[in-house]
Amino acid sequence: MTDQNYSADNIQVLEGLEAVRKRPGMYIGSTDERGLHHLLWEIVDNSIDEAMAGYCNKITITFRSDGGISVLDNGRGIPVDKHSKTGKSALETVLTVLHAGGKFGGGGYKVSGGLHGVGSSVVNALSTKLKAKVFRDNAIWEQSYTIGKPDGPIQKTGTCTTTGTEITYYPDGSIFETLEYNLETVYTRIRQQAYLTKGVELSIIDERENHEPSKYRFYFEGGVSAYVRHINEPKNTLSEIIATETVENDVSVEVALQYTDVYTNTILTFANNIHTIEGGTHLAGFRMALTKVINAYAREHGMLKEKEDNLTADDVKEGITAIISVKVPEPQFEGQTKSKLGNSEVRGIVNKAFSNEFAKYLEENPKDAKHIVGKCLLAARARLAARAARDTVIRKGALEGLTLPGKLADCSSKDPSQSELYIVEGDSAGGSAKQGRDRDIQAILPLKGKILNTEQARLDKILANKEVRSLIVALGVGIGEQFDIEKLRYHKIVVMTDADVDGLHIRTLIMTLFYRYFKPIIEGGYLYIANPPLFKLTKGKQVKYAYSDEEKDDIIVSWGGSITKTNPEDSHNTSITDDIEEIAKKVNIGVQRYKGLGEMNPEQLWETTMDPEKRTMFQVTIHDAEAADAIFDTLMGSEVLPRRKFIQAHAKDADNIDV
Ligand code: 0RA
Repeated sequence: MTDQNYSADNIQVLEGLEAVRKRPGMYIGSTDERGLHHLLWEIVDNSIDEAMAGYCNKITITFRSDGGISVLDNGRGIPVDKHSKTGKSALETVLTVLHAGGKFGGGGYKVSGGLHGVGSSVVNALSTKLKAKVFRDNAIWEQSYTIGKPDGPIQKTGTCTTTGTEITYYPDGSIFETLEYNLETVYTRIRQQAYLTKGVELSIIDERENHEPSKYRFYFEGGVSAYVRHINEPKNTLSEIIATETVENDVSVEVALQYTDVYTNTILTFANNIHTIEGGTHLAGFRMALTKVINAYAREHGMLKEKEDNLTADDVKEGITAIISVKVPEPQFEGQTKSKLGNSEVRGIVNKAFSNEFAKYLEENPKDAKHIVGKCLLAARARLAARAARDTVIRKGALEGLTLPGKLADCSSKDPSQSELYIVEGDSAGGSAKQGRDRDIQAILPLKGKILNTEQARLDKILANKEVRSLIVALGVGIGEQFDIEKLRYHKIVVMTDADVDGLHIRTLIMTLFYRYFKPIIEGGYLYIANPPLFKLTKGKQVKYAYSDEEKDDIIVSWGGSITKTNPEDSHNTSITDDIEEIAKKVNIGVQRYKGLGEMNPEQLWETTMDPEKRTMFQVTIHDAEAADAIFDTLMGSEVLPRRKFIQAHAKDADNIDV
């Protein structure tokens, strides 16, 4: 190695750092909450790679009180000896050279889809401080960095008997719009990774100030089967979990599948632990196998008559929950978002592995097989019936000539860009909204919440429902082939429901309806969710509204005089306690929790929720609507119990430890 080489390398590093800091979005997608979380996924992915290679079974993420985030693993430890050519250790290379992640070999499966695998150096460049600690060769090695540059050479700071790596980084507040990690987001992702790397224990420790101290541990011996069990927990199942695990030509395949009685399907596919949202060859192989095996079984056992058509891929996937996880040495990611697996050899490998296992299962479990095939036959019949029903609703002119529904209190403006339609749950809230609104620009359509509960999950039935058809007519856009976004009568469509179970229910239905039949309305940014207050606070003649628990607490504190929000370490002051409402009572603050919109009079509804000058609303994104669509069947299913369970589980901030 010459000094010249070394300095050339360094110049490259500095240029790399600068590029990342100048255009962080290019490397991590964005600098909002998503981008902030991306830093963590980058670091954790490296430890998971080490686990996938078989060298690590414990990963701990700690949110520290000083704002740092640590990721500790018990892998081999990143090598710390100097590379003869670059004069840098592997550790320093990984942390300073763009795209150096995983490039220095170590076996296992590379991760390189979409924005994944941009490397730890990107995290380093976007952190004010980063500390690396390596446990290796009975020694502890440490090196720290400031905005991506080493503070000095690596140092031996102690001895140890274990191996592993710990990276602690401090995201740069001048780059990110927020530095607040969302635990729920972290749990979801880490839980998923835990299912996909079975036998690895992933823990999340929260030591941040102003947070309840917490520790969550995710460990699933059952891998993808446990994942299917988790997803199907609120559902009625029709079979056991059918699982396959094979390795062929260095491609590892794990599939778990279970049939349920719902009408949709949940099929999640992964390649090298990356969620392949656009599917790819692994999904294609699975679908081929599923369709082929069920048709063969149904024919052989006389459940499908000679003159009957084969079941389609859509028929056989109704009601299934499946996880398909493959690990490929050289993955090719394609598609719009680089989240579609392209490796063609994977199709055949998955097809063969799953076909064998699934055919065997059907032969050995004739009772389950009968349920499964029966469900598929029903789906085929429903498909034909639904098409006929939809054709009737969507038939040319079926909605034409229908006058605006009587329940609609239209606005006087005929200019869509000025007009708003409030879809309001229930007649009583509808009445208040009609009185409170700005008649010039705001139209009100009350919808009964009740209608929805009686319906089954099939949307074609809901489409035929009178109330829903009123909504479609009010929108003016038509449906199906007739759909014309140019005819939309309102450019703000606001869903205003109660903050309770039924309210969530109706909101989900409306979002699903728009998602499936009026997607351009969502894409155009025309759909909104109203944000009514949760509390009314009074002190003397003063009235204030709070839209969240925190806001309520803040108002009480601001009215409480001597009660001040302070640093809890400062013992001279009173800190906020859980008994905030007790405090409120003592200082004569009235706290009223709104259970429904109906509890507000027209003026209050206007002032808090509808006045364009003061209100806040949430614009529905395709992402939100997609999520609503996914939970639609759980919510609309015929059974009340799992539905309640689902809503309750999601109403809370976090669910429980999963072991
Ligand atoms: C390649 C080689 C070796 C270790 C690693 C990668 C490694 C990287 C990371 C990133 C986070 N945690 C990690 N743990 C290990 C060492 C190979 C050897 O010791 O022979």
